[in-house]
Amino acid sequence: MMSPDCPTLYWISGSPPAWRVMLALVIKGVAFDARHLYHGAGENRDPAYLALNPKGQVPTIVAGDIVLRESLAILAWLDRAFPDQPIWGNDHRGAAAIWQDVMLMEGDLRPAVTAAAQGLIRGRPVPTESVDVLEREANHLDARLASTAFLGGERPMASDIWLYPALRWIGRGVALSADPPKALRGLVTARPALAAWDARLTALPGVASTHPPHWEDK
Ligand SMILES: N[C@@H](CCC(=O)N[C@@H](CS)C(=O)NCC(=O)O)C(=O)O
Repeated sequence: MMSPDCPTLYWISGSPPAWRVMLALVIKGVAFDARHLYHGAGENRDPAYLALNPKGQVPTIVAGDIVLRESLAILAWLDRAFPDQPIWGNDHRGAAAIWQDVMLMEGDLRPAVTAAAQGLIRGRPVPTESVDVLEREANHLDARLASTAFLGGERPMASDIWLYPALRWIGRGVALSADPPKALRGLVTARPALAAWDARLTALPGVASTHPPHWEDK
């Protein structure tokens, strides 16, 4: 089966689900056309975009007659459409382990990540239980990453791709907050294996270019 030509990715700067898809494209080495929608200007509510994504959300990916929403569905599709550099494992065991990680992250980590990042960015208190979950999960991840380059093995997989924007979003919130909880300030930097993983991923070709451009402006 031939791979579809050059997909178009619709994204909003700073959206973790859209960032995930962009990271996957870069890590897999798939050429793509990036269409940046300006949330402040309501570009994601434009009727032409709502025809692709009725919720007005990002990401959306278009490749020929394929129109896909939902970041995890897009990551799954990408691996079938572009099989080189797989992000869902090299075999059935790898696929199962990566899906398990991603689903645990969606279930356990995502609510805490969202509460923390949004609280910090909006100047609201971060619930203690969210800070506790993040500390506990960061400790687990740090322990795991002490013996492996990436969560998925020698190369980044979908679990790494899920985690990177999530932790960077919290880091963005910490940078903007006047008084972030101490536990969140060092969430990555105080954990050597997690910090090394973040640096390793950032150093991969193209990864730094996926960082949200508006974060540069403060
Ligand atoms: N479950 C969806 C979540 C997508 C989502 O929540 N996108 C948000 C940005 S993080 C969005 O597009 N918000 C724009 C809006 O609703 O106006 C996915 O994983 O793709």
